[in-house]
Amino acid sequence: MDRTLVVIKPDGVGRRLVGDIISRFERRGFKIKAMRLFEFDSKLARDFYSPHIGKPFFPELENFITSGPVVAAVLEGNKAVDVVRSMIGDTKSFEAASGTIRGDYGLGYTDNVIHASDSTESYARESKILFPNL
Ligand code: FUP
Repeated sequence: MDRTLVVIKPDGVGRRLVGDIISRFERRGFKIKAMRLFEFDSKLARDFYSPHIGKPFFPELENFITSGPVVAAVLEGNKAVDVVRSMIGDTKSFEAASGTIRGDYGLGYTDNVIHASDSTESYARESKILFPNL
């Protein structure tokens, strides 16, 4: 069965959206294989977002992802990567379609509520960092 990883970002946790967001994935049919609440420090942020190090927006991204607790989960279900990406919507929340998570809960770009792996390769890399024992 296919798996993917999601991270409900500090804005999502801070706005008490964890239950609503996880509910959406459960209702769609995904099974939660692992879940944890934690805070990114700078070292973990640099590891997790390593493909973005050096880009102009990286300092803002690092600052944001380390700003408060996050909830990460591994979800299992058919075509998990693609289905979950379609459920979260476009990166810029203000362009994300209504009915998607970003489109229903926000207007930000850096603060866009949730992360989800964008490929099976990204899932493998990211889940090894956040769930090394899975
Ligand atoms: P996504 O895969 O949709 O999370 O988006 P990207 O991998 O392109 O970007 C990672 C995160 O960096 C996004 F959640 C938003 C943030 N970002 C910015 O804040 N500014 C930018 O110019 C690009 C991305």
